[in-house]
Amino acid sequence: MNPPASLHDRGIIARYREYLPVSHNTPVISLNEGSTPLIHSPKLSARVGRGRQVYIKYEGLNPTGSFKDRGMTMAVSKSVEEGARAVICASTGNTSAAAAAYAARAGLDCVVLLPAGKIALGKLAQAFMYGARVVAIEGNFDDALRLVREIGESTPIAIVNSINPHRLEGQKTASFEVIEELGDAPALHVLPVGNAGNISAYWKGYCEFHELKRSRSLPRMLGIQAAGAAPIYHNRVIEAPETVATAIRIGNPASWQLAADAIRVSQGGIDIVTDEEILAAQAWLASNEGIFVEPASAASIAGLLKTVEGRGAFNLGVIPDEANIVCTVTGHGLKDPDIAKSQMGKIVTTPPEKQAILDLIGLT
Ligand code: AN7
Repeated sequence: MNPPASLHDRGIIARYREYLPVSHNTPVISLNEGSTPLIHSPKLSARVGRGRQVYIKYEGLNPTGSFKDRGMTMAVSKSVEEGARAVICASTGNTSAAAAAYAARAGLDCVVLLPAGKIALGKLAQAFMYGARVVAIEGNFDDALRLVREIGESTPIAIVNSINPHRLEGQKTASFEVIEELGDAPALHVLPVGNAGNISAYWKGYCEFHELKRSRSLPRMLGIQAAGAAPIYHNRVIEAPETVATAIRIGNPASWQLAADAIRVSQGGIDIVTDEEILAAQAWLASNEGIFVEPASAASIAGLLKTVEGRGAFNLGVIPDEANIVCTVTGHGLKDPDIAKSQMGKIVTTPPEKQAILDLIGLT
């Protein structure tokens, strides 16, 4: 017996089929990704001021814990349609987790090339558990992506990195959701930038819905890079990128030009945040709004706070009073338990006695 359609068809292809390059011949490989919460942040709104309202698009609530699932449902579905037997990607972690999960569901083999020693533990665990073949490269993400391109040229393995255009098609649906939730595009959209696919995809989504008159306005796109991995900000390839936010430890982004165009045409900006600012924003968001994100995702919050403090490359004065601002937080905090652990205070143990506990928490 087939499950009822209403329970089954919940992924982004089902929700936005008419705006995606799929046909009735496309097998839909989905884990009910997308439709993530857009959470109002009273505390960030207060910090931004002038009645402007900040919303957080919490992409960590996708099935594998990051926004990559939106692109991967498309890339894997199209790969199956085109007859692929195996998929391959280079990844700083989240793409590999998503590729491995969707490939498992589709019955495809999955190969992931990862920079050795620079993948957050949760993402590595996912790739193994979903059954991918994990290859650690003695090099960084940029080296891994170059090798994937070479392997893709000489073998029938389908590439599911964002150089596969179906990835960005899937990822653009996040903009559709924001517009549907707010009734229009926000005035400003802030998001972290690594390989630069996501900012390009959001911009594509905003432009398409604007064209279709589903929104009245277009947002300014503000991309945030880690200070040690900021090729777009510095306008040059970074040979040895370094940042605590391993997800965006990328020195030569594949979608560089698309992202630069989005930033320029939208009259947005590109800025950098330090590792200290990233970790501070991560802790602030978790302890003030109850939203735990991985370090790369906290870059968007750190970037907004830097902008609010007037230290940023983007002038917040151009955002009108009472306008909406959206920050995308791209991945779940549990992806990177080692970072959380390094931030943790000492765990104090106590005898299992009421008075000992009251003493400890200062309630005697
Ligand atoms: C949590 O998984 O590139 O600018 O290989 O995992 O579209 O690359 C991840 C990127 C932001 C940057 N936040 O997005 C990969 C990978 C998180 C991420 C980004 C990534 P893009």
